[in-house]
Formats: sequence, structure tokens, C-alpha cells
Amino acid sequence: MLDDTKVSELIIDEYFKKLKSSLHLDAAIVGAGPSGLVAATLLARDGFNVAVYESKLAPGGGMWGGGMMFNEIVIQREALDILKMFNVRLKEHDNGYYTCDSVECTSALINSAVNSKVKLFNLVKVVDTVFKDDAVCGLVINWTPVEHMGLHVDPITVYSKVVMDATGHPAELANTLVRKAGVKLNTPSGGFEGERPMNAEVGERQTVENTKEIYNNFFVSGMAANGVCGGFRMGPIFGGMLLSGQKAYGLMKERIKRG
Ligand code: 48F
Repeated sequence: MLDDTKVSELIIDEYFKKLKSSLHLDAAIVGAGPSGLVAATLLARDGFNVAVYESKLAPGGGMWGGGMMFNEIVIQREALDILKMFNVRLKEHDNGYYTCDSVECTSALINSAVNSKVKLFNLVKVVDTVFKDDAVCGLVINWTPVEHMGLHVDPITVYSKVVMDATGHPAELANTLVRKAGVKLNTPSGGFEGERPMNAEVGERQTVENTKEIYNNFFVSGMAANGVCGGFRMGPIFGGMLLSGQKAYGLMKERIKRG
């Protein structure tokens, strides 16, 4: 006899175990796009306690749809080794570029994250940072539907040694930090520069250059890094996002170890 309430109990117990073990994190990453997933997986593989918060139902960000919903993505040679680490099959082309199926690639990144013990919370929207002693030390989270419906329900808080805005084009968290804390960021003007138009060659390079700690314990990766630092956009080429995630991993690891 199948006991329906046992099914409910298991879901509740297992979810709350995951949630409780994420109250004091080593790294809290906002946004499950390619840059956030790569950074999270590499940190978790080194044994750090990592959570990724994704406001949508499906993690993966802007990678599923390739370019204009043609579900293939292009990668340049420099990022090949990262995709090999995630066991993604690539096709080599005469012009020096590689392609892969965007659905295979996105699902491989998600699968690797969860396999590496990253705690992945989908349907959870990060609405604010925790700010103490001139440093970011956690996140404020709520259910996405609560936020979308404008329900008057208070969020809850988690602490983390480092926090990363990997929210893509809107760079939501960095925006909120500047607006609410009025802090000076590690950007050319000290403020939120805003994303520039399309220039794939420059944008790809800048995504990696702009991946950094922009405030104490607060990092940016991927398109959020270009949004905050005034970099160009680059469209459906994804090497820069993967390389940004890998760089963010190294920087956060160093920061966590330094304390
Ligand atoms: O945009 P996204 O894929 O981030 P990325 O790593 O990669 C960018 C590329 O996909 C593409 C591109 C390549 O040329 O430009 O756009 O920079 O993923 C960001 C994820 O963050 C989630 C959002 O739903 C998406 O899945 N997100 C955004 N704001 C929040 C959030 C929030 N406040 N809380 C939780 N998740």
C-alpha cells in the first residue's frame, strides 16, 4: 500500500535538510547560468559548502536557447578544457570554433553541480544582501512566486563567507547593493557602470577581466560582471561565461581561505 503522507514527509524532510545545511555557507551564488554553475561546481569539488539560488523553475539561465532559439552554442578554443571537465561533446570546425548542443551543455553543467554536492535552490529569488562591518556576509531569499505576486511575506536570511552576483544582464544584486548601501565599488567610477552594446570580441575578453571582487566578499561573474563594470555584450558565444566562472572559482577560493 502506498502511503501518500510518507511521500510528503520524505519531500519535506529532505528539503529541510538541504535548507538547514545552507544557513552558514562558504559560497552563496546568485543565478544558475553558465558562469555561476561553473564556479559553484569547482568550489564544491574542492569540498566547500556551496549553494546556488535560481529564481526560475529551470536552472541554466541563457544557455538553453542558443542564439535566437537555435539550440546550438559556439565556444572558442580557450574554453574547451572547461567543457571537457563537464563531459560535454564538442564538434570542431575549420574556422577554429567549436559547437555543442545547448541542451546537452546546459544539462551537463546542472548535473555536474548537483553531483558535486552544490545545493541548488530553484524557484528562490535573492532579494537583498546582508551587509555588516562594510562587507557583504549573506543573502536575503524568498520564494519567487511570493515576489512576483507582491505578497507581503518577509524573506529569510543565510550567511556566507563569499557571495557572487551571477544574475546575468540585470546584475540585480550589485544594483541593489549600490542603491541600498551606497557603497563605492571596485569599478572605473566606483558606481554601477551599466552594460554597453554588442561587441563580441571585446565583450568576451571583458567578461573575464571584469570577473572580480567588487566589494568586500562580494564577487561578480558572467554578464553581471560586464553590467557592473561597463563591459560590452557578446551574444551567443559562451566561452567567456565559462572562463569567467572558472576565474570566479579561483578568486572566491582564495578569499575564503584568507578569511
Ligand atoms: O544570464 P545567465 O545565463 O548568466 P551568465 O552566467 O550567462 C550569460 C549568458 O547566458 C548569456 C550571454 C552569453 O553571451 O550573454 O546571457 O552571466 O543566468 C543568470 C541566472 O540568474 C537568475 C536568472 O533567472 C538566470 O537563470 N537570476 C537573476 N536574478 C536572480 C536570479 C535573483 N535575484 N535571484 C535568483 N536568481
